[in-house]
Amino acid sequence: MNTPPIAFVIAGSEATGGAGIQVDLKTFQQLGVYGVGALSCIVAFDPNNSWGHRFHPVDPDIIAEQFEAALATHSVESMDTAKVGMLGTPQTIDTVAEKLADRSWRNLVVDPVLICKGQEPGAALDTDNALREKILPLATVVTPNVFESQTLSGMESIETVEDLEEAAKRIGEHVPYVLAKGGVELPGDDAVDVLWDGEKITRFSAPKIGEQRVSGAGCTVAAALTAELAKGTDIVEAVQRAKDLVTRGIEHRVTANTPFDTVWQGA
Ligand code: PXL
Repeated sequence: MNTPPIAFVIAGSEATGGAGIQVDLKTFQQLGVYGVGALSCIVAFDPNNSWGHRFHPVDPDIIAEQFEAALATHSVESMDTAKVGMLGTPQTIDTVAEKLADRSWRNLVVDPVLICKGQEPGAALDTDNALREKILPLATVVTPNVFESQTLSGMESIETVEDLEEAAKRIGEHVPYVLAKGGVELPGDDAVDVLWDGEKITRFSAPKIGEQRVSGAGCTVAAALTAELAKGTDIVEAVQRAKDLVTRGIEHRVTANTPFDTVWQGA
């Protein structure tokens, strides 16, 4: 018998390698976790149009088939941890919510990727609402960035770490653990992320590495957290390891022709 820790991810493909399921599976591997994955959508940036998102949903029947294959292959005992990345449309969210309910997940990490730049604002609003109503109630951990924290908490603005903590608490009325990520978005010398566990806040801080956002940092943090939880690491230690890993990955980031550098999952 050879059963390493296993984690399942449902996420989009981002062909350049800087985000989405490409990042999730690389991060799982980096942490010694066997990755199992289903595609929710395909994003192909357009190099001839400012790298704009070209977004293609995967047919709901094909999403359902992928769940069927993955869940039949790995038992509940060996695969009880999953990550949800970008879903993209209300129909996809309906299917994923339904299929996730086929298994009882010990850890379900939801990275609430809200808007894809290629989408119409109206469509994105539908998607936000569907994610909030159908996916968040299933989550054990949610990992919003500043923008997502503001949207999910309904706060007017988030300008300080204290605001971010307030947002985490508000989102935490619906989810057991909230990891709200300040990253380089908030002022100060440090990138501060906060974990709300329903009772208290724990702060995770590391010196900022430049002021530029790096593509794939959010996916990497959520995937690393998922991998650590799959291994049985407790949540505070899992967040710390995820933060350390993304910090190293940003220090050793990969430069490319795209506007943003990306995280290196080999650092
Ligand atoms: O980083 C957010 C993200 C997640 N998943 C996919 C993406 C993106 C951003 O481009 O394309 C598939």
